[in-house]
Amino acid sequence: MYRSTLAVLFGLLSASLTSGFAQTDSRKPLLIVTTDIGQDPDDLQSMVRLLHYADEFEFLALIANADNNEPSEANRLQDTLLDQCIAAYAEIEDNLRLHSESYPTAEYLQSIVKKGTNQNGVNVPMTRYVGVGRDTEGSNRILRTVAKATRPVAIAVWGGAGDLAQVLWKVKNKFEEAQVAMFVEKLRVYFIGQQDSSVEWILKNFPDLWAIVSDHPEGDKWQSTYRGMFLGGDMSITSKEWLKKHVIGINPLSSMYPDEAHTGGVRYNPHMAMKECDSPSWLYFLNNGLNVPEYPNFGGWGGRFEEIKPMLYSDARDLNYVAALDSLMPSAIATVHRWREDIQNDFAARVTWGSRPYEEANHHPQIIISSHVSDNIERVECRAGNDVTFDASASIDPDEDDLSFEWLFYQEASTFPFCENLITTVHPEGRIDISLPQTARGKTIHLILRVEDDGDIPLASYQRLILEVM
Ligand SMILES: [Ca+2]
Ligand SMILES: [Ca+2]
Repeated sequence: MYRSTLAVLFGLLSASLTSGFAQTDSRKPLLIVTTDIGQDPDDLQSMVRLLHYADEFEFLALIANADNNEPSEANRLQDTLLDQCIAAYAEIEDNLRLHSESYPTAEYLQSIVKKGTNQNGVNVPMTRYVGVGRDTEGSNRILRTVAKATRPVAIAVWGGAGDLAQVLWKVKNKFEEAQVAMFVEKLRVYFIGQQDSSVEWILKNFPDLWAIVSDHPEGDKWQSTYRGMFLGGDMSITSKEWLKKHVIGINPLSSMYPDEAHTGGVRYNPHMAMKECDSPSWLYFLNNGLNVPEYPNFGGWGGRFEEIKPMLYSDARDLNYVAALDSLMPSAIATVHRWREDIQNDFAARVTWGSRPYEEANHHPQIIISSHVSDNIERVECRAGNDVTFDASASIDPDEDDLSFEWLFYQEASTFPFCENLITTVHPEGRIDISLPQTARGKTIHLILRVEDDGDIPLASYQRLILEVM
């Protein structure tokens, strides 16, 4: 679940671990994407970004399906856009591998591009795309790969859910109850809103399905978590100028990034450039030291969610400073946009991996951290009334960049309600002492270590430390 490797033991009561993006990790998340690519330019934007992270996932399928807003419209499948992306990836794959050996081949990626249904859509009756004779290349691929998988499979649903609904319909009609349960148990589905009626059908008929449905509780779709990708926070780094400086024109794949999308105009995001509503669905599963996909309430690059029914998660809110009101307001989009600067820098650096030699690009710091109280850094058992110390001064950077250390308490993820009152001493060079009050007994405190380098495009690595106070 966590990206970390126990590195050095300093005796019985302390331990050290490393964390960072650049390691080879046999526990890459398994990922299936279904996309209505071509209907709105933002799916292509998300796909271009995703392929720059192809070393971080084990892709099982990339499925194009349609998103027909009118029942009369059909055959709008634009899977050839996926082919074009992968052809561009083929031009840079050797260069990408100079920076991370685990980028897959374009040949492999092309082999898992599948056609989904061309019939689903907002106003299309589900009988048009789910049921007898409705299998697609995409649904067959999902069925086969999930049935074979021996660990959870993330499914990122960027448009209608027709292909996933067809798989579930088929499994339920073909398999014994126990087999259905085993199949469903493996799925971790992140729905970007409810883009057709099959989502509701899936949730109703498979109540044991683990699912995030990112939808604003009060129905204001502009405030749904995933829109934090381009709304709120510092929107200057979603502008056309930013894209021209860091993405478009840098390598053949990044140059496929559309520089225009509907971002709501002056009322929302005036730049009309980067949108990427769908990207949080896979950024959520990225193994970056911050994200903990099994716990939606912990928050990370794909947002934070609360359980509204067993196994079903919807938008949660973080407090966000609003300058116009000079106060903190709860916000679902803030659970994504609070990380935007890191998310954008990360993408920008990876884009240069597609065109530059190793020495001329930036790579992530590697966090090496020790604690004097626990040999399990991720969940640190500690005592109320005592001090706890973490030391990350041994952290390194593969480019020998200078590192800066930031320790932040993630209040909304913690059960201890007064993180801002904790007494801490932050030492230079990456050490922190925290005094744990008696009132913290029985509570958790989420401490996020963020280590940033001073590269041209600065890169950050994270380590989340969950203090369990006893
Ligand atoms: Ca979409
Ligand atoms: Ca670096």
